[in-house]
Amino acid sequence: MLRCTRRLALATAAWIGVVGAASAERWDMPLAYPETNFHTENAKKFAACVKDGTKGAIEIVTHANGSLFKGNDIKRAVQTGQAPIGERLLSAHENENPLFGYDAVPFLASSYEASEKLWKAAKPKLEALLDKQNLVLLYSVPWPPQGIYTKKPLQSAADMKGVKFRSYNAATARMAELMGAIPVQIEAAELTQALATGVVESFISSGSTGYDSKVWEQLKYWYDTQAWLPRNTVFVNKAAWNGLTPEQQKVFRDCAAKAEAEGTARSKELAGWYIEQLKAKGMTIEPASPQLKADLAKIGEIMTNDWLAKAGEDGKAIVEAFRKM
Ligand code: PCA
Repeated sequence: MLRCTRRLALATAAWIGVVGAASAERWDMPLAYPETNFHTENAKKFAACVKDGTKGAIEIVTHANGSLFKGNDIKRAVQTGQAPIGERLLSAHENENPLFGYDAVPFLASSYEASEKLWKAAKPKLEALLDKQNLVLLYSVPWPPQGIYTKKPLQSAADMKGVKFRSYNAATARMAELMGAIPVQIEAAELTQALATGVVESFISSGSTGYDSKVWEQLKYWYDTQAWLPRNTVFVNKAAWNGLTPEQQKVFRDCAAKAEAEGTARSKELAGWYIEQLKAKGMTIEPASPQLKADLAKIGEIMTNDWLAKAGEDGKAIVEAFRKM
């Protein structure tokens, strides 16, 4: 009799285990950058935090390097519910709405401190904009400052004339045009190949993406122009969000706040490290020459004015709020 009860208890426990496992919901999370990139590692920590906080009810499964959806398709995939959650460089969607380009206005915010303020100033507007697009904003983490990679020494913007320049959003394409270079839009996941095959021979990005792309195999210089710190942003499909219990939503919010703080700290911490790695691989790392700085400042001014004109009242409000901080 005793034995029998025990057996029943064990069977019941096993059954509960099965039911528990079956009710765990799998959330695929497309990401555009490599498995070992700090943004990806941060997203994995976020996923672990959510799994832990929801006691295994929600399991976020990350898919790095554009393997589930290519970078440019991630936002639409989450908007349409093909994926419940995803990460994207929102400035690549400036063509949908100029506000998405707030973090790629040259020299508007070119330090971590300024980038943090700009993000705070922009967040309410972005949240509202994403909400209209069926998305719930969760967190955002900056890339390290953007500098120019080249094959040959770069003295002034004129040296970029006719150079095939990889762009990753509208701002980098516009910058290329203003320097007289030829923009070619390429996702980070395809950058190594584009460099190897000569599709592009220069680009602007962080030490992080240069490091991930083994850029030293083709390029020799990185000019520390500190143009801006673009951000990756993580968002959830609204229906998926509404399907969560209030307790689960709180877990997501808490984990997102943690991910934003830790990811930002990691970005800062690694910024110098990436540059050291590029140097160790034989690259020359230099500040921009006075002429290059002056040329880029002019380009920055044109682009800032263009952006302010495009982004209207909301854009102005962001810049004003930012400047007051
Ligand atoms: N890396 C990304 C965006 C900005 C950055 O530093 C890239 O080059 O695609």
